[in-house]
Amino acid sequence: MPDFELPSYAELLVRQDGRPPGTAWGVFGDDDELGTVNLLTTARVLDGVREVRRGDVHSLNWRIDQPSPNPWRQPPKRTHLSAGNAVGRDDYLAPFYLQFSSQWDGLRHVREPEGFYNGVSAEAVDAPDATILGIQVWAHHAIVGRGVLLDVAHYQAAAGKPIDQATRFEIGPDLLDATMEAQSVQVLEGDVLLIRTGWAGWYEALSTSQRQEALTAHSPQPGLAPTDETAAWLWDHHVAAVAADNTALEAAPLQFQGGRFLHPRLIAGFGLAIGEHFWLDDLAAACREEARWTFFFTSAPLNVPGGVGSPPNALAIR
Ligand code: UVW
Repeated sequence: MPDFELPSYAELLVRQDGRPPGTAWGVFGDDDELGTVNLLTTARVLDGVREVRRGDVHSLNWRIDQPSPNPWRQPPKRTHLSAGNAVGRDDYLAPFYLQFSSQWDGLRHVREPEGFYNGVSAEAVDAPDATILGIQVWAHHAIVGRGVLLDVAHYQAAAGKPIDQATRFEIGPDLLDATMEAQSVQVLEGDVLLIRTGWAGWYEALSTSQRQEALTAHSPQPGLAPTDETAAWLWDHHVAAVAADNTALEAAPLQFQGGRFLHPRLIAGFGLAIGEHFWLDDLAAACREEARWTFFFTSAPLNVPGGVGSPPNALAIR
């Protein structure tokens, strides 16, 4: 089982080895392509298995064509291939954006000014037939371990301050800590952290016409606060992956300017697997009922060589 020396975020900020401050480049090896998924060792898989008590299985995958309409990508349309009296039937999805519905953003998704994760250049990522940092690396390893759900939406509602899903509501370290405390759960090194904002469930309840306005390039959503403090919290808890039920994990609209954009810091800087549009409401209801917020988490990303992202095919088993 590999063991890694995991520096603190404060240490990453003052690194003296020529690598960009605030990045985890080199922490998992100079040629590493797994990023924080390295933390999902065989021991962590067994930690996850030990969370199974009842045999309840919860799919974390939203409908493949939701949320739609979507300003960022076209929804997939399923074509049914009928064959008259023949025995078999086929079908296909097109277009099939790998980051449409529930998804992992892989390590080819975004870069820092200095490069993609571990200093890989844009030229190397964009080269024809290149697969470096592709989702196939996570597909081979799989994303399996102990999962923890922080139900921030429920925490806020129980405190009499329900999140208005039609607003930009930033979830920072204080709120993550408060939710952990209220749920009496700890986020441990190597955990797969799921954060419920309540957005996907709110969206599901909207009418078709309301959905047109609920998800535009400028519509607000709750999500992680795009700050250094949030990046530090995620790194210092050494989560293997983090996913939420909103569009971008971080609060929307995204703030591309002024260093307030979390994606590059997490994906390119840390090599962190981030998930979006996960379906968390059913799992959250089960966790609440039992007041137990941990589970066995499994995800088998698609084996797409060079893939930028993938549906997660994620399950929580309790
Ligand atoms: C959005 O679609 C806004 O986020 P991502 O590109 O990370 O999926």
